[in-house]
Amino acid sequence: MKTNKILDFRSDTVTLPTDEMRAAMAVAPVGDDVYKEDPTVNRLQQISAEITGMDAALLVPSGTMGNLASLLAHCQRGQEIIVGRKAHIFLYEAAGAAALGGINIQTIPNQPDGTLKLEDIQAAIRPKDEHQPITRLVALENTHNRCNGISLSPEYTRQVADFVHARNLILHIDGARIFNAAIDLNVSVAQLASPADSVTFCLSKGLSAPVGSVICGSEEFIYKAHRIRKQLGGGMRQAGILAAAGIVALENMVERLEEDHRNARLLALGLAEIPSIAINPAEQHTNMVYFSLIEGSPVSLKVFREQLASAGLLVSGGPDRIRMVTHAWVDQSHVEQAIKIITTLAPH
Ligand code: TLP
Repeated sequence: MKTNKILDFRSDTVTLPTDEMRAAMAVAPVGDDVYKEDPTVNRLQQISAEITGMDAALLVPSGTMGNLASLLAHCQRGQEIIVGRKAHIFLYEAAGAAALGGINIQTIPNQPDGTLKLEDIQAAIRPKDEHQPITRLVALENTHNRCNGISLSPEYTRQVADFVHARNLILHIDGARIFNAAIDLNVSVAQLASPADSVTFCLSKGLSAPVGSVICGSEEFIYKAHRIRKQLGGGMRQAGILAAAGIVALENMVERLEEDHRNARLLALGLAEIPSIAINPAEQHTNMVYFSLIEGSPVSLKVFREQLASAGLLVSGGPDRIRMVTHAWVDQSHVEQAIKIITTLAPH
């Protein structure tokens, strides 16, 4: 089904459901999931809990809702979470935790490898003082999107979990792409997720399901999150139609992420050959490739992006960087075509 004429490297969110997903969706047994009676949703949740090494799981419509419901389940109004300055929760979730939960967000630097330094976490924890917010939770992101898609190791995650728990705080992981991390590091998702109190992962990014994310944690946490999902309007009734695709995603689409990582590597190496492109291939990780134009370039990144789009190559990014993400709907030949287009259009 790889028939796209446009080369779409904007994100792995653009992946379309596979034929096998569509077939599974068509025959999925369903029920009312708000009553917890959808057998396919229940199965997806059970598989998800097992994979992450957690007790329970809950299907939610999106990664954003997964993080938000998790934060709302863990935190009270007036409490504070500590996240990296480049965290998706801080940058791209429309301040949902603040707007809907009265939760203060304190940021600390992300190291280039996506980690948060323990001493920075320590310094950010509030003293017991009625003038200040109450520190409640620390969130990590794995893989780390804005840190070039880098994976956080199980050892680091365990270290942060121990550190956080010793201070009576909670650890949440935004694991939108935790399957990419597991494949990258050749470890299980449970090794990456289970040290935390909760994790969100996405079915509709590299894993190609049409819709859906899952949050996992203790029975008590999921009980609270279920109610919050309802409050947020995320109770989806016969969601087994979506869960069926999610199950195919978990069963068939994980191992192939390796191919996306290989293609991203090829792409980064190809771009490094182009004199006017600024990229350090050592900074390419998993399925993300970030690059820029060298200093003094006659065109802005915005204009360059538009030129690429006119030539049929879609990329994403902000004013300072272009991002290209490899996924199941781009193969090696698409990567080669993309390199050709960029080589032709890059300023000479
Ligand atoms: N990220 C999207 C954009 O929002 C930037 C993308 O194209 O990468 N956590 C992380 C680390 C994410 O990268 C994303 C999506 C989410 C959460 C939110 O997932 P959705 O889009 O399902 O709400």
